[in-house]
Amino acid sequence: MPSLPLLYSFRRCPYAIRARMAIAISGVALELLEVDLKAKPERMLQLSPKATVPVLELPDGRVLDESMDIMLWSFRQCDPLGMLDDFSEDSKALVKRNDTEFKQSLDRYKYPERYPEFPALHYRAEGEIFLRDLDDRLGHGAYLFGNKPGVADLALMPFVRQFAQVDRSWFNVSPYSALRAWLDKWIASDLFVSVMKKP
Ligand SMILES: N[C@@H](CCC(=O)N[C@@H](CS)C(=O)NCC(=O)O)C(=O)O
Repeated sequence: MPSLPLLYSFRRCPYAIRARMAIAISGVALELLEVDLKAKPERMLQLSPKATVPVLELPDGRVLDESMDIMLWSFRQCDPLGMLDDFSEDSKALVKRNDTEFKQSLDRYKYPERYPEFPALHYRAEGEIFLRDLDDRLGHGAYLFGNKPGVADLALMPFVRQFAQVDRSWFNVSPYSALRAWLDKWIASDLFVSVMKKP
């Protein structure tokens, strides 16, 4: 068992990015292991046979293999920005929608050749339903739930970024100006830049 918590991660994975952002905010010391998704470490597969990243192995033997659990664990260790103060049912529901409905549209929009039933623009339009809701929220405050960053902002940002990156020139002229400002602020943040450093 490791003497420090050990995070099995993959730099570009949006689930791993949200976990690394939470860990960075909490300031918890841990070791990071960059995983080759085509050759996952045997130890990681033993700890978590579902074989997805991120996986957190704790010194007491516990294993967390869901990104949201890793985020919540981090903030329970130390929560200097009060991220857990207002992690409401609404916030949880938005993360759930991101991880199900929006993630599905994102995958299909990104890899339309794998889903030939419809053209890419069909999947983009599906994803835009979620983007529009986020943009509406951000019309009322700088963050998804008011004027303070919360768990939902961190949890959703890597996925919205991936969606925007599929065709950035479209996103740049899309009607979602509040969402664009929110995303660009996160992308430029020291927090995001620090967790995206090449290992
Ligand atoms: N529900 C999981 C999903 C994690 C996930 O699907 N991660 C992807 C990478 S972004 C993965 O490891 N996929 C398996 C693979 O690519 O082999 C979580 O929130 O941690």
